[in-house]
Amino acid sequence: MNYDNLDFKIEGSVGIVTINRPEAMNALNTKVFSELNAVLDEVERLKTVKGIIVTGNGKAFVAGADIAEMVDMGSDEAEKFSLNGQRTFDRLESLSIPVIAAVNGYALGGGCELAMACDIRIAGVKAKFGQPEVSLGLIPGFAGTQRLSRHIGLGNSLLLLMSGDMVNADEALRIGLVQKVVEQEELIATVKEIIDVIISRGPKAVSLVKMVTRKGYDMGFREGSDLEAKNFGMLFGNEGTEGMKAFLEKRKPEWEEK
Ligand code: CO8
Repeated sequence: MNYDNLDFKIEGSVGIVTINRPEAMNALNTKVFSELNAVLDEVERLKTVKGIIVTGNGKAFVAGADIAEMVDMGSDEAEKFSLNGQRTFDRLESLSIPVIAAVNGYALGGGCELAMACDIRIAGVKAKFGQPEVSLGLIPGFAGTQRLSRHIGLGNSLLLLMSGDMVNADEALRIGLVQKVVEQEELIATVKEIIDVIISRGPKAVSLVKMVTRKGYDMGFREGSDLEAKNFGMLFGNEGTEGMKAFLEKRKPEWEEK
């Protein structure tokens, strides 16, 4: 399928989504969201894609929602735009396969929110992060107020959200917003290495550990632990048994397709 505002290519078993509006710093407009949803449809249909990398073309990862599109919106339309963005990011977050953000440049507003909906964030040294909405007299609309504190805690997120200031890649690493900072030219290769390691593990286990960790985060400790036990048990008699047998027989496990 051809897209106008993003590129989607599949290399081996990894899908690479590149937001591609460099003239507008890859700002997210309605068309980008509809194309992102089409990519998600494609990924769900194609069982061959085992992991996703999200990145941006040019100087920005994504410099936020498209201000030129939003400026004339009324309240109802803005709320709809916000909900549509939230649903799209929820879909991305809920994929059963790993999703890694390769943050190549500015990840501001909706761009920071997009990166946070990914499972893991790797930044190039030139990356910059922020939620500058208050500088525009706005607040985040793609669940930034909810995801940021889950990633970096309440104090750090309120500092970013209330000041609207940007932080560089090293500061983002220090506060836990990204998991690694690498040279720009090593960014995609590093992300591919990480995703390849994840893909080599038991696919059912990877998908369940993601689901249990994410769902459990919003549950109480006991409820989350019960969810863990239930899914731990589900791996016996299939993938888990194969993995343990392979260890004891000193061979590589043969994973079945999910
Ligand atoms: N939307 C639309 N256009 C943009 C955006 C954006 N978010 N960011 C940059 N552009 C455009 C610029 O207008 C400019 O266009 P032109 O060449 O036609 O003048 C072009 O991209 C290049 O940008 P700059 O000349 O500004 O490039 P610089 O290198 O000088 O600066 C920055 C780069 C720092 C990234 C700067 O462009 C900037 O500050 N951008 C805006 C960042 C921002 O405020 N983002 C938050 C947006 S609000 C948001 O994301 C809320 C999400 C929730 C929405 C809820 C729904 C209602």
